[in-house]
This record gives sequence, C-alpha cells and structure tokens, in this order.
Amino acid sequence: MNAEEVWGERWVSATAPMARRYMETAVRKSSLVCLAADRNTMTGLFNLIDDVADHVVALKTHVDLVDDWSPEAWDEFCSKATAADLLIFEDRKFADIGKISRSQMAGQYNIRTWADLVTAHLISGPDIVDGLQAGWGDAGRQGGVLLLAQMSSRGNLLQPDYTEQVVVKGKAHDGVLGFIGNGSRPAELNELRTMVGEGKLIWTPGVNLAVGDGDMGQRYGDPTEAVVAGSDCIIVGSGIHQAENPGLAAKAYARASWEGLMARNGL
Ligand code: S5P
Repeated sequence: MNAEEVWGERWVSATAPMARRYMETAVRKSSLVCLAADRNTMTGLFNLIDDVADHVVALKTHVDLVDDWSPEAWDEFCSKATAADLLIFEDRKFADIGKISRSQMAGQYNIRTWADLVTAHLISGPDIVDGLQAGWGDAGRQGGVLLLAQMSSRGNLLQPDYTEQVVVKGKAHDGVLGFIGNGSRPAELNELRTMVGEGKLIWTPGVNLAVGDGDMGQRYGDPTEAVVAGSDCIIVGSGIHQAENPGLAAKAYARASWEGLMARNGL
C-alpha cells in the first residue's frame, strides 16, 4: 500500500512537505514510532540507532542532556540517523519571543542545521513559529514545528481552553506540522483530534505497553489506543531505551502503533 492508501484523508489534507515525509517513512517501516532517545552519552545514542532504526521513524533528542556532547560527535550522529531513514526531532520546547527563538535555533547547538522538527509552547504567542521558521530559513533548510497542545505529566497547566487556543492558532500557520497531545488519555486525544481536524498531525508521548504511572509524574497509556484515538505518532522513551533488548521493544511498539492505524482506517 502507498502512503495515500494507508493514511487516507490525513495524507490528502496534511500537505506540508515534512508531514508527508513522515507519513511516507512510516509506511516504509510499518511503524508510527518516534523514539525519545533520552540517553546521556554519545555512545548510548549511537547504540540506539544501531538497535532500533528499522522500526522507528523519528529520533527525538534533548541535545542539552548529553554529557559528552561535541559538535563533531553530533554531526556524525545526525548523519548516521539520516542514513538510517530517521527524521531528527529536537524536543527543545522553545517558549520565548519570536526573535529570541530564531537566535536560539543557532548558538552552540545550531539546531537549525540538523533538526527536521522542533517542539514549542505557544505561551508567548504565534510569532514564535515565525521565529523558528526564520531560524531554519537562515540555514537554508526547512522544518516543522510541533506545538504543545496537551502534556502527559500529572498536574500540568495546559487546560482545555488553552489547548483550544493553541489548536486554533496552530492550524492557521503553515509552519506548524502538528501538535503534541497526551498519549496517556485516549478521551482527551479524541477531543484534540476533533478540534484539529485532518490537516495537522498529532504526536503523543506518555505511551508505554505497561500502562500506569511512570517516574516523577509521568503517566502512560496504551500505544494502540492512542493511535485509534487520533495519534499519528507515538513518542516512546523508556519503553524502548531502557528495555533489555531495545530492538525487540522497538519492534513491539511499531507493531502496536501500526495495528492502531490499520484499525482506525478500517484496513
Ligand atoms: O507532555 C509531554 C511532552 C513531551 S515532548 N510529555 C513527555 O513525556 N514528553 C517527552 O516524551 C519527554 O521529554 C520525554 O523525552 C518523552 C517521554 O519519555 P518516556 O520515557 O516517559 O516514554
């Protein structure tokens, strides 16, 4: 099956080049998994690519938590990820005014030169998306922003009226690839999908094959249920990188997510 057959209306409506690149890669790998690569050594990160690349579509990084980070090692890591057909997603959760966010795309980590996707909060207003897009433009590249519309963590302050405003403003912006939704609560996700419609993607952290509470306020829901409820990508961290066999775990999450997509689209 090609991407349009698999994704249906989402493929037709989500025309952003980065959205389509994601959806095509997902079909190639039969997976809707983004790995939250939360390891704090470069060796740990390189090992993850070796273990999981066949079953994962995107790698989500937190560049500032790597103890032995260097520009050279990071370049090599990104080249290896790209060669393994992985999108690179820096979960920077930008939140400042537009011009500062643009500058923060440069600096020591120079995110604009290697990230295909970044996260942002819309707390400072929609100019942040223009700032981030200008950052990619400064490097002659294109990228997509995922706006935090919901969060998975206990007690977060992203209330329903805030979520709605993020969705209304985000839907109107071409630079927005989609939204981060709460994968631990299918009912909340259903509501988010209704608000978002078909034109933007929803990516969801807070999923684990072992549902329930995680460390320090994290909450987990079932990956298949999240996809059936409207998620287009499950973001999985410890469920994969802390597993005894990360490759096998990635494969299990890929299968769970793919079954969700097939069920959702009646395939
Ligand atoms: O609401 C959120 C948003 C994000 S991006 N909740 C989250 O947990 N995340 C990220 O997803 C978080 O930064 C981490 O990298 C990942 C979840 O990891 P896990 O180990 O709990 O699966």
